[in-house]
Amino acid sequence: MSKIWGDRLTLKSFSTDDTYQVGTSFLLANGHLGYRGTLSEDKKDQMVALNLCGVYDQYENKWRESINLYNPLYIEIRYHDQVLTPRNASLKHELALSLLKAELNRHTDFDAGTIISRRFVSISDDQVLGEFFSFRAKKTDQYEVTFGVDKEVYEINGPHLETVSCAAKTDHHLLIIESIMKTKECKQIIKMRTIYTCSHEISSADVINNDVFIGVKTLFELKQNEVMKVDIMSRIIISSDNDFPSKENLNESYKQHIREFEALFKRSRILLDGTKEAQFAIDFCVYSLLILGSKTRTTSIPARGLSGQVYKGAVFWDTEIFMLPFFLLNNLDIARNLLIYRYDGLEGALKKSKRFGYDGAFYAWESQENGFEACSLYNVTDAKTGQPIRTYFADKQIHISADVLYGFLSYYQATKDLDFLKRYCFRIFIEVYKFYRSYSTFDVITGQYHFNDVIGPDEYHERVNDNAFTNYLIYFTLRELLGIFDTGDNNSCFAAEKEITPVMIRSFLESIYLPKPNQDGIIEQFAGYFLLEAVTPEVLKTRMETQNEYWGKKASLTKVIKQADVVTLLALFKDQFSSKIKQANYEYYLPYTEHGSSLSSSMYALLAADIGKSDDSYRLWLKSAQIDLRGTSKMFAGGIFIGGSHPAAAGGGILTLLHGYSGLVAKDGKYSFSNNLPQEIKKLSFRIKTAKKNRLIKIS
Ligand code: IFM
Repeated sequence: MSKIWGDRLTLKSFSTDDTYQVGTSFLLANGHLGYRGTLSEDKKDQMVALNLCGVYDQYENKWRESINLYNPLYIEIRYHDQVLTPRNASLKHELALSLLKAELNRHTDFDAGTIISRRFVSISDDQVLGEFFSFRAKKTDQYEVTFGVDKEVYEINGPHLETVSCAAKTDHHLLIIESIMKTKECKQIIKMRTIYTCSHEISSADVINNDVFIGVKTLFELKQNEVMKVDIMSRIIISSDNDFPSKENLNESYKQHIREFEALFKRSRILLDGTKEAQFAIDFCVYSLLILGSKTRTTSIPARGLSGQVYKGAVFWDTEIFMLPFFLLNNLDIARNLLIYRYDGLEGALKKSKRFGYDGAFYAWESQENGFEACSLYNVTDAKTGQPIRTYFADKQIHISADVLYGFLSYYQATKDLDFLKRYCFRIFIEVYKFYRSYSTFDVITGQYHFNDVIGPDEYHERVNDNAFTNYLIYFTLRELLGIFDTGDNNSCFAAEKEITPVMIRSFLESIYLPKPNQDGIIEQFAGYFLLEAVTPEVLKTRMETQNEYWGKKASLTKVIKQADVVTLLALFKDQFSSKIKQANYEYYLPYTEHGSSLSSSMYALLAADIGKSDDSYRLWLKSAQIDLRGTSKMFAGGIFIGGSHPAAAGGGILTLLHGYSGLVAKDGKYSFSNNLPQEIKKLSFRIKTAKKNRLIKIS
């Protein structure tokens, strides 16, 4: 893809090989709806998707996933029986995504005419998306124009939708389509009303209404240079929303979106004095997260954002650890919604714990609505045979419950909002404590609690004992929160708590086994890691027998790790470990790290910044921040497609700038900073806005 560094992501060519990546990089979204950066004439083969956040469906016995709605923005122009699309032939094709405005502009020139369009997914009214489409004829001739709702949607594990009803009304220049869809599993009703205003008259005789499409197909006689326009405004309503408003106005809606997004972007922007490439990378990260946060809904952000159904549209630890810090700076309403999502998910976490035979709250590794665990016990397939491979991510990746607590803790440190913490976190805290207590094994000889049979962040080593990241994270988060909740007076949250006392929690915490660094300062990733074969990912790669082979099987016998593990611990809790230890572990684990997860580079970048390896840090930071610009991430885990956008990498890119290069530390609602800029970045500035402060921070 070609890009221009500025405030727009620009593509100035067309290749069918780029279809998936372009759709992902040019995504528009508003935290509720996501529309991939595809072309008006594209169909399911080009992976057009209008992805809906927080509504899931299971079809037959396939994986339960988020749903893609019918496509209301479909427009196709045929000239002499050939569809005008760069897939056939074009003289020029340009796409430009404005990061400041969140709008996608298209300009495609054909022999027969020129398509120009502008699309937005409203940030101010999250039920709305719209497009201004125009076609200027180059020849006086007949053009066949089709527009309406394409019901044939791209899905991974669908079909998920049934049509309840679909009706079209025409009135001179107007076409109004009302479609009612129903999900197959939960029978959730989703209504879509789309208003098409055409510059040329259409008639009811032009209406097509069949199983796969509803809209109009009409022949327009256009003169040379005559412009045919279609303005589209679509509103989507889910069962919890109010019904359709009586009036709609596309222009007003568009203007309001631009006003609001520009203000949001301006407030949230991180400015740096460095290369244009670096500024663009960070602008893209900010854009990527701003389009995924919701001010009004207590949903969270799926691991692939709203770019499609990969990873089942589910929410992972990615949100709390990698994305939340950005929203904590100056979008606290969004931050709170992300956390309330976990509060609403407590029910699912309690159920999951029971299912696996534990007490308390074991949060879903791949969380869907109400905390439902979507992660399959066979979450990867063999790339060659297609056979499912038993993975233990759902049942053993227990750090997830502490990740949730970490999110609440970060919120508290940024705001000192105790009321929120008491209301939404205390119950979770108690239930998570109960879960870990029941999961742990007590060693009577040493008098310590161990967490055996777990998976840490590195998913290639399954069912290991005492993963250092996991043990420390449980210890640090429970300890910090206990300090906040146990005030020792009548205000203490424990006053009303019947079963669990601070003393019980404290005595458990004091006995958790925390792996200590060895004589070289290295913290063993898990018990027995040091004994594994010491090979690098490059060597391991030569041992793979098939394309896209799942690395887990072979890597588990070696020291090769998928992603930052001990390094994540040291990067997140940098004040708890000495520089010497951080340095030693960084050097030790880096050569074994595949960076097979997009979550990996930013943690190395963060730690590298902390230990003064600023060249490494800058390189890794850029890698993380540019993942969705370059399209360089892994596309398959075994036989499973894992492409799409990577908001955690974007969040990790921001995290590195803030916590790494600006030395940002939030404690009890107060912030401190220190200049830790790499030589490539001379200055950094960003805003912090909480209920009490609105500060412009400048690091130079
Ligand atoms: O959460 C991550 C996990 O750490 C590695 N596999 C992909 C997940 C979603 O990003």
